[in-house]
Amino acid sequence: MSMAQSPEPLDVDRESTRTGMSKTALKQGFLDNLFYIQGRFREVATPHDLYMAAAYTTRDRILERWIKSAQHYKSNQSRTVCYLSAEFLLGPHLANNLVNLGIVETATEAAHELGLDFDAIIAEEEEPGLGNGGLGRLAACFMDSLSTLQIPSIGYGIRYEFGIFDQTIEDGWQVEKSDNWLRNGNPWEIPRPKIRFPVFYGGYTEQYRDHDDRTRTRWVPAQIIDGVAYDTPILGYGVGNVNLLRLWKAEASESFDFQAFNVGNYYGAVHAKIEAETISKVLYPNDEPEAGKELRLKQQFFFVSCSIQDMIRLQFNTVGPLDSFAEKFVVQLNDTHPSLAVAELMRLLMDEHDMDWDRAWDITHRVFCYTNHTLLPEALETWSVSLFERLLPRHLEIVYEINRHFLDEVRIRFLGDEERVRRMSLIAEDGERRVRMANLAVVGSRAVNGVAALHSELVKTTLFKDFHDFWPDRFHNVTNGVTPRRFMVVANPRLARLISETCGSDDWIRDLGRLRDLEAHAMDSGLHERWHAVKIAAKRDLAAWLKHRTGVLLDPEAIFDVQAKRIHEYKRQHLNLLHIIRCYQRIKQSPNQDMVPRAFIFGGKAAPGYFMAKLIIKLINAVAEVINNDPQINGFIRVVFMPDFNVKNGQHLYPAANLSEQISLAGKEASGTGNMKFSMNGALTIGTLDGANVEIREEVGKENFFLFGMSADEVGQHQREGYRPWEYYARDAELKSDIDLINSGLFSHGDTQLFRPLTDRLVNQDPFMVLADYRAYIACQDHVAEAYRDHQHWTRMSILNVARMGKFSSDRAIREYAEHIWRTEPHPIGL
Ligand code: TH1
Repeated sequence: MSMAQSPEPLDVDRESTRTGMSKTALKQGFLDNLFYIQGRFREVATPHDLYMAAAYTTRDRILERWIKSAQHYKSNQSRTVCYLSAEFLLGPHLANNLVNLGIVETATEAAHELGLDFDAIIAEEEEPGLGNGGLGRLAACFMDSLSTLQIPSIGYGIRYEFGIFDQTIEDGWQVEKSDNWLRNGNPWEIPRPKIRFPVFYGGYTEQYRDHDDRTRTRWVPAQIIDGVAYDTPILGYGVGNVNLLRLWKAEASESFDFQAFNVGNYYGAVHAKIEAETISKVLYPNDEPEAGKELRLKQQFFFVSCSIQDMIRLQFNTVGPLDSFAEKFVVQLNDTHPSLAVAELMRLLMDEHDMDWDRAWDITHRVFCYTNHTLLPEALETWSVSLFERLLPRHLEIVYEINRHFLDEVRIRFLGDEERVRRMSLIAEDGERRVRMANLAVVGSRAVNGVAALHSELVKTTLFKDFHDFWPDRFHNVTNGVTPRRFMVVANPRLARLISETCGSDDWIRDLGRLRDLEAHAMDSGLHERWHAVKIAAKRDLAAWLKHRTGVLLDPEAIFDVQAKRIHEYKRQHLNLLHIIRCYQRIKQSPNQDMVPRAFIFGGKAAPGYFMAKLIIKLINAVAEVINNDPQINGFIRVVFMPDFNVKNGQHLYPAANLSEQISLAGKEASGTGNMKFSMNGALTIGTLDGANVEIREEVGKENFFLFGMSADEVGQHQREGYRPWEYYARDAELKSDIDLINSGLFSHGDTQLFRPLTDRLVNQDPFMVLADYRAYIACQDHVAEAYRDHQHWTRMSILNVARMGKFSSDRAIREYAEHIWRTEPHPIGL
């Protein structure tokens, strides 16, 4: 972190073009950046040049605040939150930074005066897709809220050269294209080539005697790779605070390279460079199931080791001795992906900084806190002991030692209960021995939390029951939240304006509870009209966007029924499809019935190796093709798949939705955050009692939420009694005919086998109980259609949904972390 004084302004012009917020300053700054950084004139500039100049002009204004923040944090030795996450799904920066700087209008006017189309400039930005879905996006929302709440913090992660793949749809199938997001440069990051740490892999450990004749351990690695810091400033909304997102890029270690060169192995040295760089090359595109690949473990250790070394460096630069490390830093582990940090901090404190075990452990276990994001067994990370040992021999010794101390404690508390000891061990011994990363994270942390009330209960009573018995006070809930800056102000400026006008202030943007002020106007017919107009305008925009991208034309008067999220069987996109097929069959059977028109909109990526998810995408597109081209349907229902659902495209979707599909099997979706984004934009939810849906329903009122399906308890009971999906298929004639229609080949040009893997799985296994919830879902969808007929009433429900979403701001979530878990204070930086 540069601690240099911000340079004295040489003269008024320079000051104003770099940092001034007036229209003139922005225009001059923009033209200067275009000329001096891009080497372009206005006349020859490409749209991308214009975007870059706008980005630099915006960044200039952030950097001054950044230096101020860094200086303040340093001189106050501020307690700092380090958010360790393998994913940060940031979305485009430009529009968001303009909102947080408070200069959207000025910048828009400045652009118009220069004869530029500002929306087109903003649309030029390629988003950094450094995450898969909810977990990565949560990290990005938390960064926004940490800065807005003025809490000193650093986000640590990986600067993947390729983020989440770009999705195209070809012949109805998902096709993955590599995401070369850095191709045209990244104006938001600042490389820090001098902030560089060596990361060791492989080799062996040996014991030696130090100067005081103490036995110490030394790790002699087989490979050393450097991590280089790339910093992105994260500005808070309406504040001077700028926090840091520090992402690590892997490079060949200079010292290693030199060795190879010395022995004349020039070719080998170049090869080592290429191999080193593969570590930060690409994000693993699996949302929940684990890949279990060696490179993934190398990635995890890579960013963890760099981050902990960086924190130790900062400790020496600010406070001094390491004894107060746990007072200076708190580290939040975003799922188990960074949980090697526990062993790495122990290693650094003992092997590099001379501490004995007890002192090192006392610090370590007070530094870490761990968030669990899933109960799905396939997402719980374990690494085979043999792979772990080969890559991280020293860390395996440390894990064993942590385990030995820990299990001694368990044995003392639960004398003779060796079955419990076996379950709680950091090492799974059934079959191939494996390191349990979740157990390591729990043992190494002073706080563990789930991400919604229901999920946190299930964490305590199922996944970590033994640990909860052992350390009941260690377990917490912090219900997720999302940032209203990006998901309301940036995504839906029309709605944001209407809310501010209705409430008489824009205070709700920093204090989302203030949305309650809308309730007083929920019956006001003037507001109803404007509310409806805002929604229709967003639907028109989305319809135009989708027409352009997919050729499918939607009717803005239809219910926009949207399911946008990763494609996964537990999220049950196929349950939604069965309802669509039901609607189709009903129209075919009685073409003249009075139906509410609907547009069914899907978006989401499937993990490239997840066959069933990819087949679901194919089926969505196959059903769309038949329905959209059937003259008898005549546009009454339409189905469209939005290709490449990501943060940027999502911003078109949330404002336009009338109905939000949150239909996972109860107990499977830890929280969900898309549910919040839709509801904040005035969509009503059709959903199960899963994840944060439970709390959303509590907040908005059960009369403003379409609930269906089994509860998590009922799911458990049903499974214990023995679930037989084929009985539902046999007994429910409509369900049977919907599934049979898929098997008939109607949607696959006569191919009766194409979708068999999916339909067979539903009828014979159905692990996510689609068939058990089918009837309740169809009935609930019928209620939705009836409710939509009463426009007044629907609009009132929509207003109440928005008015009561205050709880789901990520600001509230971060306040809870700060107060109950981190014990951190705000450090305001004035403007
Ligand atoms: C998601 C959860 O599925 C979702 O319910 C939750 O809202 C979100 O995290 C944020 O808390 C998860 N994403 C991942 C990604 C990976 C591994 C586990 C999870 S859980 C790679």
